[in-house]
Amino acid sequence: MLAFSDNVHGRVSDGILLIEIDHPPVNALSAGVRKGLFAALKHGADTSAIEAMVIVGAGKVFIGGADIREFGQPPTEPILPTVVAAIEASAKPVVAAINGAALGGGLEVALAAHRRIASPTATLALPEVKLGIVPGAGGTQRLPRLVGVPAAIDLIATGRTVSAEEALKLGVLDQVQSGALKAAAIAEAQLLVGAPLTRTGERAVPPGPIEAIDAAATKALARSRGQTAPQEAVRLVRLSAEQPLANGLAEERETFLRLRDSDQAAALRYVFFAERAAAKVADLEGVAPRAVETIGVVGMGLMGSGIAVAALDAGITVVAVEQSGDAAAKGRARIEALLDRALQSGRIDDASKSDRMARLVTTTDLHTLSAADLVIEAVFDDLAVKTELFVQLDGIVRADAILATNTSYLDPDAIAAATTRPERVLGLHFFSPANVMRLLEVVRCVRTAPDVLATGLAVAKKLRKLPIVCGVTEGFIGNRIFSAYRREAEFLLEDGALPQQIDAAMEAYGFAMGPFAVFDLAGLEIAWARRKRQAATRDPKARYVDIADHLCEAGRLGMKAGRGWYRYPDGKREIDPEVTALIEQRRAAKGLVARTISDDEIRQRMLTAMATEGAALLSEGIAARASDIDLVMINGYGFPAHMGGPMFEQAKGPKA
Ligand code: T1G
Repeated sequence: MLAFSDNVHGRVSDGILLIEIDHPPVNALSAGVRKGLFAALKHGADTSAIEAMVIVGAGKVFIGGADIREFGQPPTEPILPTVVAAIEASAKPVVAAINGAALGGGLEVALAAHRRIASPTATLALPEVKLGIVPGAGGTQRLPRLVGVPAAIDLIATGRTVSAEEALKLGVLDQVQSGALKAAAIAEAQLLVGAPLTRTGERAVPPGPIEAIDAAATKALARSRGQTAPQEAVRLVRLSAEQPLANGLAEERETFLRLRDSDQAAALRYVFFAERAAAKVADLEGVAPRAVETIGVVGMGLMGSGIAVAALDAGITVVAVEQSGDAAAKGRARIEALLDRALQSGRIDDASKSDRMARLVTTTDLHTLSAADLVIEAVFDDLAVKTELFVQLDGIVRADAILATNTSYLDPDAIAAATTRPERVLGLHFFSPANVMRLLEVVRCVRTAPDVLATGLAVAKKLRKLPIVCGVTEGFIGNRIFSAYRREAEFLLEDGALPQQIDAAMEAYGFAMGPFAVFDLAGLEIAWARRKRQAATRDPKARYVDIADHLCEAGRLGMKAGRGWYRYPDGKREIDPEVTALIEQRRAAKGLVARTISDDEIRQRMLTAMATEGAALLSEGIAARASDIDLVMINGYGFPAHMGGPMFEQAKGPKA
């Protein structure tokens, strides 16, 4: 075995140097790996007995990309473009044996190789825009030479991952090998010995109609609101068809370095590591989760059916219960309709739809849940209703089965206390639509047992959710911060701003929708009911804005009522002078004089309100870390990820 560095080894067989990158957990291209790879290439070039080389990754990943932890540190030679250029320029054939994920710099290494062979389970992506950067080692210039400009724009400006099968169709891969990958790669390398080598960078970019390129750009940028990197990615890929390779590579590198040091990239790197940290719960080290093969869902309304689909998508058997046969039939139809939508979009095929429906049992008999490992209730958000249900379930399910409530505002401790085994109760707060939204607040009740919490986290991961552990408080992390966000928005109304100005200020910041548009979309009645419930206990000295109450009393309950903070003729959002008049009237009633409020003040106050509530959640121990709070707001409330979240922004301090 040849050791080219701590993480790069090689061995020669039949004239082929097999270079293996072994840098757990994801074979990231750290300085040590780059040094080792470069040394291996040099050894291959200088050793006459070696006729060709194969690059492969140890373990399940080919190469997970550049080492993100090295960002912000002074660059160490050889930098990745140097290594990539050496691969492409090699006089001896280099074959990439893609045994798993080939991401970012990892795919750029493969693109420079003279052949790309992958295992069927390999996945490929240039996800740099998700980190606020662009590929920095040739991806924007070499990929279009293989797949054309429109497809390269789609992949690089969205950062989406493709399967080996799709990558083969696109022309990224030369072969998908279901047998022994290394052997196939070595055989391919031997075939190339002495043959003229095709260097990706020397290929011409396949010509394509400008309409197709523009359409691909429009589609890729549709969801990149306020983000710089996707636009830069489109510009660089377009450039690949207009400029010689060297110019394109130089422009790409300059752009990469500029974006790497940008605020958006810093925020998205923070989010990347925050997601990895969120799954680590201090006192659960070594606590094994319970097995969950069958999940019961009680209530097959909007939330219940979404939860059922998320579980079916994860390969789990679902027993869904409703109060009446009619409701159960409606629920089953709702679930099937969600699966049909996935079928139409191509996310699943007929076989996997039938498999999902075969794993779905719908019934009105709660006792059918006796086989369930975990039961999640999604019934009407009323304490008495939920408590009554848990008392029933407590007598039906197995002793080791777990009971979870999907409540968004009620006290899960109170629900748990009504059962004989409160230690097996936790909150699993999904976000609507539950089969789509990644966020899942995993609520730790006072008595929740460690392995029950560990099971909640494991189920969340199995459902491909982003679990955030939180303690019990009204609204948990997300809704409690959202209440502070709503409160500040209403204070701003009294002080002189109008809904449309506040929404525009927050949309300019990066939110897809401003607060008042969101309130109208969600409907004003739920918050109104809660305000009425709280009226008796509200602190009389606390500032209270009654404008929303007046709106609701006037029947302005939001978009589905055709009017709320805005009016919606033909479903289109319009400013309503009646609302402006009501706001002015409520100010006058309180003797308040409106003043001019800048958009900056609006943003600053809204962000500060969220961060202040976040700080309270941390000091109360409801949230374990500030980054968890940011992840909740980003994944559940539309906070722009490229801004990092309210806690991240607050930590950055006031803008210059
Ligand atoms: N650099 C450093 N650490 C990384 C890393 C990376 N690229 N990828 C993962 N990790 C760490 C992660 O923080 C965690 O650490 C552990 O590995 C396991 O990760 C020039 C500049 C590969 C699909 O964007 O998408 O190349 O918490 O929990 O679920 O153009 O990690 O255990 O301490 O996510 O199995 C482009 C990022 C970089 C891919 C594996 N690459 N990684 O998922 O494990 S930019 C990416 C992933 C670039 C070039 C540019 C996933 C994964 P810890 P994990 P996983």
